[in-house]
Amino acid sequence: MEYMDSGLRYTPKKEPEWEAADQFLPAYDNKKFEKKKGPGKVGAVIGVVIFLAVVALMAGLLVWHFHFRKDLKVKRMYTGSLKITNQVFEDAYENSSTPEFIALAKQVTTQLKNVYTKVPQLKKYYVGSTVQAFSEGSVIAYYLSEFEVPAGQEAAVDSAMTAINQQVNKERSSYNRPGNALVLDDVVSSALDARMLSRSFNQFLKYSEHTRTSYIGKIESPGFPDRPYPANTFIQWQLRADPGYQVQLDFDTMNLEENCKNDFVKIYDSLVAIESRVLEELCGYYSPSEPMTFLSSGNVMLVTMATNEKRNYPGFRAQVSQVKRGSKGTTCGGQLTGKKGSFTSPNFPNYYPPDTLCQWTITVPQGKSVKVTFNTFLLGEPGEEKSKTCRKDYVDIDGEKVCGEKPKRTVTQTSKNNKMTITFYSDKSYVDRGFDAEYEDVDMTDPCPKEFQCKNQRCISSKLKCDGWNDCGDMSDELGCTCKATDISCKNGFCKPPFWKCDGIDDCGDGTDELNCGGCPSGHVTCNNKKCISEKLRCDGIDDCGDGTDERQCNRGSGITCTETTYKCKNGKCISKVNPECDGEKDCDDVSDEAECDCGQSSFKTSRIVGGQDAEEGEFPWQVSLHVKGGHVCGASIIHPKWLVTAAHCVQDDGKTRFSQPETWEAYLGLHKQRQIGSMVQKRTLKRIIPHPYYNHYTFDNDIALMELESPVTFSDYIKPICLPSPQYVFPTGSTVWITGWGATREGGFAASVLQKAQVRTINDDVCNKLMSGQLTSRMLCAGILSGGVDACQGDSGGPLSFPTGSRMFLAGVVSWGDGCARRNKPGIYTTVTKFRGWIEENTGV
Ligand code: 4AZ
Repeated sequence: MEYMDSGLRYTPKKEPEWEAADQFLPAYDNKKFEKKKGPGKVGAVIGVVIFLAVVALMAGLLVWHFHFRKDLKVKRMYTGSLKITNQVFEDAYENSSTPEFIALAKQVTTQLKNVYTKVPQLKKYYVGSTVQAFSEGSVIAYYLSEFEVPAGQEAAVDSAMTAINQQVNKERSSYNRPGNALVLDDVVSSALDARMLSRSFNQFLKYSEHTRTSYIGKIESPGFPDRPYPANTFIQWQLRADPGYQVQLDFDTMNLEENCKNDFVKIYDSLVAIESRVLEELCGYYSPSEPMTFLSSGNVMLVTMATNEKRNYPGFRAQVSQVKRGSKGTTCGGQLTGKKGSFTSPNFPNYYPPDTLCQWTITVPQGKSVKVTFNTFLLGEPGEEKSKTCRKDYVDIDGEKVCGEKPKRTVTQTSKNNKMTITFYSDKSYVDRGFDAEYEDVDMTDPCPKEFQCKNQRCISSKLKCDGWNDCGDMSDELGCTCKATDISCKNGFCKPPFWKCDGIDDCGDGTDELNCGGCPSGHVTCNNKKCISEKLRCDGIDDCGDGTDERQCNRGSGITCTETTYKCKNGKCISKVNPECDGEKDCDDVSDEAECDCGQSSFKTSRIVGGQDAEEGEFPWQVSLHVKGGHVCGASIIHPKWLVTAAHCVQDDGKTRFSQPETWEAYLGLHKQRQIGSMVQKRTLKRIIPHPYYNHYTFDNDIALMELESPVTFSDYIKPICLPSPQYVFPTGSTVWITGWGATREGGFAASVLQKAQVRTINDDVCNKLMSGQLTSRMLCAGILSGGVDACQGDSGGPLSFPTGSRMFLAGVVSWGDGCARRNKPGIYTTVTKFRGWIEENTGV
């Protein structure tokens, strides 16, 4: 068939074409032949050469066709399961060496072959099938089918395999089915994860574990806990529970390599690795405090582990037990009544089982409404993060679907009458930790008793109305206010706390709080004629004030007396221009202000949206993830191919962990998603850690440290240094700055997987010191959103506070500490980098 497919060989010619060719026989024209004797000989030689060349080409093509084209076939493995409805499960089916297993497996493979033979795309490439296991229900067979598919035909075979159930259904209803044939149903099949077909595996291990009520099994990676798991090994654990029970798998340790491409554990709701039945893929390190219990939908589960030759870690250990179907924790839904109550997804706060549908009907007393609020809402599915359609796992609240991961208490709904119906649905693949929700009855006319009802239905304490903070999230609590005498009355109707007056930030939104400040807001020059102009317009050669104030004392090039606020060029001369470095203008005579400016720029255009969200890949190429024992611990910033800046508090010894020692750490540069170490990532060990000698672990003063890499990194689109500001660099109060990191996404919460970014603003030192009860030193700066909700948090420490200016970013701060995370009136505190510029240079030469 391949031959025909090529279309090159089979070209039928019609008779008339051959006739027409008869006209071209010049060799019979003797005259011409004689006249051109010389060229005739040459022509003959050329003819022979051409003939030989054509023969050689044909031979080459034939060899290529029959030999190499054959090699362009790819082995394609499909795993699947099917239900045999006319058989009853026997204990002997659990053991693959029993005659019963062998006989039934033979029947299954014969019938599978028969099915594949009826599908043209499958018939020609089919190699064979093996049955891997059987389980109850009536009998479920788990199989592996092999195909040899010509390169390029994989997709066609994949889709034929996906649709195989239709063929099976056709077979089942056909009249000429033999009487003793197996009746097959519910066939699912998908291509095997390509990583499981690696040729580098030199060890294949397979274990089975049947847990009983009186027996709790244990599975662990080979060598655990004494040795790292072996390299290049593929392991499967087939787990079973008794009929009527579900398998419960409970990890107490999970410590694998970060990169799932190298080593991973995959859990399936099946006995073979069917991709449409994956519950979760795990790699990297999970804190023992994270809930890590999985439930199967039936009475089987499969755990697979694959490792490669790269670094091997301690591995995992898990308990295998069974829970009765229908027992507490496995069920959900029901009738809920009363004035208030709560309900959760099954197995909460652990992973809910797949293939679950449940419904709660909440009824509160007549005349009242049901108000439901979800404290936790975690229904994430890989690849569905941006999907709005909720086509996989979801919660339906009175007809409105919600899915994905939502911040605490942000999903809330009030019913129109005294009834509410909530449905929870999980599909057959990928599970998450689910939700816990509470409900209460509220007055239909007053759904927020003794509280303020926001426009978006949220209820907030009445005390929070008109306090200057956007507590509702939609500003509705700050509209139509009568301000207290001490408050700032903004012209647009908002009331703002008094300490925001004249802090250089337009908090009102209409500038009212920055009027009549007896000078210009920070970031502005006060001209002698009282006009305010932007600091950026100073010394730009244009008289923006109109009275020349902004162009005085510029002394570009010639040098002025050096003071604390002047910029010192490399040649020792000082200039008065604010922030002259890397601004694209040559301000120093020796142009040293524009030297070493290959920093602070990302290679990609990015969206700039306020609020915590995933960063784009390569958006903050100076961001580093510092790992200890395979897990992210702190952030850092690249300032040079060999040097990182981080926080001193990250490198203090703590009990058994020697955080102060270079060998404790691994630095990941160019990383975007934890546990996904792509080709852009460069990993480095450390040569030296230099904490600031005056770091004070009580006050967090001087919270800065340097890390020297064992070997330099190569800069790329994903790995670049951030610009270091000079000691005089001015970051005006109120500037918008970026915070980035993989830290906790809420106070006390889990670390982020994808690098997070958020915009905050720098805050006036005096205001901040008051808010932080006088704990600020002159080496700290504050940034945040004082209404709360946006902040750095645990795990972000050591990372950058990036100040954007022009087309590049400067390292304004190092994430240091805070009073909790994202609390209102509690900004994040950062180490002021300008104060340590000299110390950085002394120690690194950068
Ligand atoms: C920390 O523990 C941490 N909200 C970092 C920053 C902040 C709080 C805590 C600021 O690493």
